[in-house]
Amino acid sequence: MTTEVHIHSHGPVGHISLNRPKALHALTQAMCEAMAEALLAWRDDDAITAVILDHAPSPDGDPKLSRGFCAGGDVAMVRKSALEDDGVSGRAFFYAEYRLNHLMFTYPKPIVAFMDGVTMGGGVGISQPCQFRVATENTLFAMPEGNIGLFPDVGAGWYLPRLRGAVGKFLALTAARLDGAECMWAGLATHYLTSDRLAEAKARIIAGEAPGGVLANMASHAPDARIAGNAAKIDLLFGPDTLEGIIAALKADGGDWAKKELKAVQAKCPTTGKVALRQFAENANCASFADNMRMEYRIASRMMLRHDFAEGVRAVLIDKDNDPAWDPAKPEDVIDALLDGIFAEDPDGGEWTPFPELA
Ligand code: QUE
Repeated sequence: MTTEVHIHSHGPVGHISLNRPKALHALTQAMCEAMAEALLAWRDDDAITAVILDHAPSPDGDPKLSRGFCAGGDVAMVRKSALEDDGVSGRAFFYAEYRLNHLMFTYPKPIVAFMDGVTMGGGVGISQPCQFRVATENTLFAMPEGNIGLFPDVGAGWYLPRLRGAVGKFLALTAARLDGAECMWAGLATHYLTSDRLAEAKARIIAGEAPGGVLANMASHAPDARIAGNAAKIDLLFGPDTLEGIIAALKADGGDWAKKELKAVQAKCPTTGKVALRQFAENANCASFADNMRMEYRIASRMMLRHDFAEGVRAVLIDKDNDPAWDPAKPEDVIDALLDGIFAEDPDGGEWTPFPELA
């Protein structure tokens, strides 16, 4: 049993608290497996009517260690796996994480995710499938995989193309950070509560009140969303279907906002950007979330072995120089044949499948 996640039930409510404060509660394989085991048991337990998902408060009260809801996945381990065991343990991590994402997406009982802090990558994967997604003044949401040469996974290939306008492409290609109000605007959160009200909200849910009623009753009106003022530009400039087209549109605009976003897009891994755009197009052919996760697992099993991922994790998390050398370095050099290989069927270790009881 891992101590990286706390699992309890209180009367009618299951409670999962992420507890890896030094890594901003980034998910390990053990955490994913423990969460899935609990959720599978509660799924068939008539005494459990709802689940709460949050992060544990830091033991010493250090606010710096309380910043996270969940910063992502254990990418340092995956990088090590790519360099040392041909990616066997890295693939096992993604397999387990995506099974958890799918279990949550198909969960028959309400899950309430408290996104009270950094909610990135893997944290997006365990919050977006929840029926109730609570944002606060501490919420910091992003899909930043372009910084590390990975790709928007954990179901992002399903969620992002369903956001209004070109917002999903904008998030994937710029790694833009949204605050809680912006998550409400985008539909990434369902309720906005100030963090001082979370303890009472959880207590009322644990006491047996219906989560939807508690959250509606305790929610505040979210502040104005800054992103709303840029929505027209996002839809116009991130409207093109290709990375080259989006970059050309940003260049042609020439305004301050476009210049800033152009810089963000150009700093990201170009293969990540092109993979994301192909994912969003391919998602239209996915009849189910499971189909999407099968596709993401194929992509993950290839992307984790590429130079860009080892290099991106090095630049962001190991050496922290934030100066990765991408290869290919230019969007036009990310050719279709490269993408075809990344999306091809039958990866090493076989195809992803959901939990057998959910298939
Ligand atoms: C982009 C990412 C991730 C990131 C930073 C990026 C990511 C991720 C982490 C992360 C952060 C702290 C940890 C940890 C992982 O950072 O996916 O284990 O302690 O997991 O710019 O995609």
